[in-house]
Amino acid sequence: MTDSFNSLRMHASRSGEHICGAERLVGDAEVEAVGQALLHRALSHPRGQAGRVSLCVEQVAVDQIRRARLLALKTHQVASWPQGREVAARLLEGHGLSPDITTQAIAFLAHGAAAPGQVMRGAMLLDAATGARLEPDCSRGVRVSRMDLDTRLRPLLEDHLKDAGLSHPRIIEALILASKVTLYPEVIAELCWSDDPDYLAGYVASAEQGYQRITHLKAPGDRLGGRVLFLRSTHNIEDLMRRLQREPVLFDALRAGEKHETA
Ligand code: WAQ
Ligand code: MG
Repeated sequence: MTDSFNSLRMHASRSGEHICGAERLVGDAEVEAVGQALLHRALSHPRGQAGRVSLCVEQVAVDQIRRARLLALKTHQVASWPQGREVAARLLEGHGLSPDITTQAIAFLAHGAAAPGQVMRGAMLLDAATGARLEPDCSRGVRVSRMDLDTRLRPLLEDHLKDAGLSHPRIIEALILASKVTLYPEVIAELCWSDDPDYLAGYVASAEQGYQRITHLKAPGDRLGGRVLFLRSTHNIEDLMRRLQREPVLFDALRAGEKHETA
């Protein structure tokens, strides 16, 4: 047993442009190795060479950590990114989101949510009723932090995903993030695709429908991507941002009934 946990947050940028980031929540024994792996990632990223890297390590008391279950994962195999975006729109509309808001969100990720051609460092917060952007800084967005797998679950999840032909570490990372954001009742759904030019998959996630991977949401070489959280009208956006950024969560169980489907 470890006495304390540690939140690790890495961010790399160049001339103010976001390159990559990552967040982990690990026991004392893992801090050095995980810190090194995050630095390695910052310094060898396909989005380009970092000009500035920050790595922040903060202690987190064990008794503050919430335990939760990962979302179930399902794959929609699509032939092209336009088809993938249609699947994403259909899934989002299935959560009661209007076609206008859905189209608007996809366009933000496709064209640059920070500014034309520029990705955000964190997630957009979109009021699902009005389409208003609620994040205080439209270039920074909100970075979801302090979440990870319980160490006993990692090998089980890796085996489980490998059996389904899904061994990329990004899938686990994204599944953890989506499982954290959908714990909060204010979040109706999340839409995501990577900003890495060589990673084309993404997902729509929600508490009710789980993590729905879509194999193509953009063309190879495209450096734009991001995350949108669609929110129910909420009185206290500051408190939601605090939980997204600060509430520590460890995922210690899978959900039954994981399926793999072709659209
Ligand atoms: N909190 C909020 N937003 C984030 C975070 C975070 N911790 N990490 C990344 N983002 C936002 C930010 O705007 C990035 O530009 C964007 O998401 C993409 O980040 O099942 O690789 O790390 O095959 O490039 C999803 C599909 C992969 C995985 C997502 O995202 C699968 C991915 P990336
Ligand atoms: Mg990226």
